[in-house]
Amino acid sequence: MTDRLSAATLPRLPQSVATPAYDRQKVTPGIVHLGVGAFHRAHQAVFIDDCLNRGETQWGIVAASLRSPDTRDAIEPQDNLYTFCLRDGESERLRVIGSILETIVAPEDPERLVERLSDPRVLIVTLTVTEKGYLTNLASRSLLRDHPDILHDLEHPDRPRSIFGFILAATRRRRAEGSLPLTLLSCDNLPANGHVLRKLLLEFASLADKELGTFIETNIAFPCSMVDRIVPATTDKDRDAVSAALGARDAWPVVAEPYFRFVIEDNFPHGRPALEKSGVEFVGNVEPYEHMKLRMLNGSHSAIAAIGQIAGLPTVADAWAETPVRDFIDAYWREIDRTLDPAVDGAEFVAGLRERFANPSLQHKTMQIASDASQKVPLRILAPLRELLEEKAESRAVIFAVALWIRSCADMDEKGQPITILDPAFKEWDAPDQLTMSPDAVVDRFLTFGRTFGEDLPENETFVSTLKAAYRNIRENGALGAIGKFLKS
Ligand code: CS2
Repeated sequence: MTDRLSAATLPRLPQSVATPAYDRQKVTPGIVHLGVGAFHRAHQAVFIDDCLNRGETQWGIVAASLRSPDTRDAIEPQDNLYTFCLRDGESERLRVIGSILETIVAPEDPERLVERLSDPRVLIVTLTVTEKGYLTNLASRSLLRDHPDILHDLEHPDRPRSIFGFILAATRRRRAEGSLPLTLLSCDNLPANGHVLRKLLLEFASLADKELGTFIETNIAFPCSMVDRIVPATTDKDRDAVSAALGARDAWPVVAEPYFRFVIEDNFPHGRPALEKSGVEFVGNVEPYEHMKLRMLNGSHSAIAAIGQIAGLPTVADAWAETPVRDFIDAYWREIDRTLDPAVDGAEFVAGLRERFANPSLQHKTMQIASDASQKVPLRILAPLRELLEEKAESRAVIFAVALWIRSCADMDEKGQPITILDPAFKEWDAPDQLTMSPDAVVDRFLTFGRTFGEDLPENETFVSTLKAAYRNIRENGALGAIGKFLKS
């Protein structure tokens, strides 16, 4: 197969593949997206493609990566086109997405990104930079002021590296040029993501440019949002299968489940695309939805990921096929349910999750979810746990999940195979050797990892003693054996 997916090959694709129904030459940029990974390309870029299909041609996307050139290298030679593949059981639907007009790799040319962010036609910046992109201590929710990128951006405001440096540089320029202020829409899995982004940006501005900070405080909107769709990392097998179906090579298609939910706080003072026409929900307060999703889905995802790492179960569907895992996650959900707002239907959500986790065609790797866990666990597991502990409510299953995470940070799984989780923040820390140290000593050492546990949890006796018992159980009986014992106790 020699042809590459591109504007030229679009007309030759099979009829069954949906393609942009609009003239891409007439689309103008209205959004800059920071963090152009698979997540963005299976969410916002798809809904914006819908808007463009409906004729709202002013909302094209300029997509930037703040680190790696991989996505740009794959899709730029394809005129920034790529295939979105919806996969459920045996069925598969393919659609070529045309909403990304340009891809930028920020470290190669920071000025180009500042320029795009300063384009007066651009009104919205969306972000999926993952937890670690916010350069924050997640326990205290404050900026990592000594992070090399923050220090660099304070020193070199015209050649930024961090999201904060870029936003500040663009806001300064837009203000000087009399352009409308940007609206900043975080789509990351952080509780109250808009508020967090605002707080951190203002903290950065207080160090970099106080006056601009005051301007941002009064002029920039930071709507919160909740995004939900499972998007496994694309594999070579996916690339080959999609390319074969297209009859043209796509270097980086994205694969996702059919389910999605995108709830956004309706706070766009300078306009927004009519995403509601694609099923996106605009509400006054996102928190009830975000708590439900982050605590029920992401929290249990991290527990399943840890089990997968310890017991050698490569995908979520593999882990979900194990009865003890399903029973344990049920117990986990029962405890977490108490922390949800009564306005949302936790039971209905959980019924959907059971089916989504069982979807075998997704091949969602437990290792993918386990990556960066030290940054995820505080938000999705420890935050609701604090509420349960405060109320003295049942929290054994949630604490057990924390013990599973600790065990999954060991170098070896229970079959003697190496565990290689990507978690740079954790790797910088001097983690204890779980194979030689006593179980209680391992837990004591982990509790000194303040960026995850904060200062309060290590002081909570119920938490510490329950955690130690759970971790001992896992060390003695292996993940599934320990779960069995836990469920009987
Ligand atoms: C997952 C999420 O990798 C992870 O941490 O829990 O990416 C999850 O698949 C999405 O949030 C689902 O909406």
